[in-house]
Amino acid sequence: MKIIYSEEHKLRDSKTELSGGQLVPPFECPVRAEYVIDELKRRQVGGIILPQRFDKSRMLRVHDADYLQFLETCWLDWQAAGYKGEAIASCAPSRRMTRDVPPREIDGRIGYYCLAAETSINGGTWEAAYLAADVALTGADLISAGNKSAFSLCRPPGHHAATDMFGGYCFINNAAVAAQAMLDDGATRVAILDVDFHHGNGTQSIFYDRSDVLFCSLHGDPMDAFPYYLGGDDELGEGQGHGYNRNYSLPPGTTYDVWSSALDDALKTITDFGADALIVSLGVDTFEHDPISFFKLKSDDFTHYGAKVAALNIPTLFVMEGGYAVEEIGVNVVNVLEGFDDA
Ligand code: 5XA
Ligand code: ZN
Repeated sequence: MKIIYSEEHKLRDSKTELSGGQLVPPFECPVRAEYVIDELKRRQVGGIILPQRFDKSRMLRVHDADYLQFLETCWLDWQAAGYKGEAIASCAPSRRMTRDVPPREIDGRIGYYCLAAETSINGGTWEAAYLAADVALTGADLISAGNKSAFSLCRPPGHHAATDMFGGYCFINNAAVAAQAMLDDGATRVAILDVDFHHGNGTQSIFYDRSDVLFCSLHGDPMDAFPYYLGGDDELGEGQGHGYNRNYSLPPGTTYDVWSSALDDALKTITDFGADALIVSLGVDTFEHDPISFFKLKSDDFTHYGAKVAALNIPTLFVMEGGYAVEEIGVNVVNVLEGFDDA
């Protein structure tokens, strides 16, 4: 399996996250990707390649131009306004504030494009987010060229990023950009299986009214877990997309037996869909010791479900999402890939 990785992900290195009313060092930090790449090398899984660079037009297939422009200039605008800390939203257009116009002032604009205030923006964020999309697009090209599998070691992650919103540590939706690229390169149906602990609200919303992308997500019940406002089992898609969105919300303390039953159902749905390609939004924050999540998967469970995904026998691109138990993140990610490869 080819692994696509650039150490330039380190450009995304913000110093602050709003958590529990405090500004703390971000859970989503450079060392996460380093643990993964070190474990891949240690266990000699895959051949590591650099990403190609892609034109912004690929990202514009799933994101709005004004949103990408905001991301690109946010840090400069924030500094120019004289703010001293990292760029972080302090207000947002919530219920009955629906003028729907991005304000001129950056403090208003960042709130307009933000879905969760924990995520700060600083210098290097745009460059790293763009490169993470390149990492995903390089993986998509490998699958379109006939490879059976690939792993895009993206950082920052992407599945919360919507057409015009960032948050939950995500800026560009790497999995969505990759899915659209596969379709543009000739696939007729692409399935996205999101196994991150958190619901992939961005991916869901991008493809919600489409029948060429099936989205299945297993996640912490949004009544109890971020992103809170999307991810219910009754969200099935709309219009042409009705029936092409499946959510499996699971309660605190969920162990592998329950989680894997939901996975079996999602895998059957994907088989019935007849996907030409599969993208796995691979978050390993389902791990029992993850510091911000509440599932109870053990390291061996990751190997087991990697094999289940392989049994679908569909060309598969793994795209890195969350996982914050940094000491074990490498072991858990590589267990999934080895489980897949050895099946
Ligand atoms: O998959 N998403 C994440 O891991 C980020 C969760 C952010 C919670 N504030
Ligand atoms: Zn997550």
